[in-house]
Amino acid sequence: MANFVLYGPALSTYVRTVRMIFTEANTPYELKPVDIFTGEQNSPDYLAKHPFGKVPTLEIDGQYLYETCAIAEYLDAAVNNNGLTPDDLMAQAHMRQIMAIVDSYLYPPAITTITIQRLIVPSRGGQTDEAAVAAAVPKVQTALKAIEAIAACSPYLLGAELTLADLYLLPVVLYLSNTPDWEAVISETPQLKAWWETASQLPSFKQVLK
Ligand SMILES: N[C@@H](CCC(=O)N[C@@H](CS)C(=O)NCC(=O)O)C(=O)O
Repeated sequence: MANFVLYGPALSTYVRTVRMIFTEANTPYELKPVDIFTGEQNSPDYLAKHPFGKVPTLEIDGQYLYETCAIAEYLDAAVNNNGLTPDDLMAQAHMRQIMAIVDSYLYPPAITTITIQRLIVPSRGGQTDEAAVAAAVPKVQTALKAIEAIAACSPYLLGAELTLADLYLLPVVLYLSNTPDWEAVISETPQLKAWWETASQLPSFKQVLK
């Protein structure tokens, strides 16, 4: 088996997605922390692995792979017999559609704005930008409604089987659920709320929160 080294901080949503795949596949890997709060992701050493200075990067026997969607699909095929990818082509398309919605439309308001403003800024002595949070809440609601319109939520996003789509969404929703805006952001998507209550109990999810 290949030697896997995952670069990124344990608290990153995308790092958690990749770690869940390793956990689901029972595959060993080494986690090498990158401190994104001190700017380590922009050090020459890290930029040599990931020219955009984002986490995670996965090293596979000395080769570097970045962008979580590429890492996730590679790992599911390489070590997990595609166990987190549906066989049905339309279900596969829906899985990728949800992953893309998380990347493009959910992550920016949910993490870059609400999580940073509610959880990180106050923990460093700053004041939450309430106007920025208020503007982000409807954007999160729109993204969650779009995901709910695609998803079955019974009990996982695409039905009976856990897929990469669940692994993308869980870490982002975790942060939202820890903010005072949770009831507001989830109120219009009751099926996703039920999905969260079930899927957040997955042992592989609990494992990556340690
Ligand atoms: N498109 C990237 C996005 C990764 C990303 O945004 N990671 C965040 C942490 S969850 C990060 O690197 N933040 C540090 C920064 O933006 O400087 C991917 O899919 O891997």
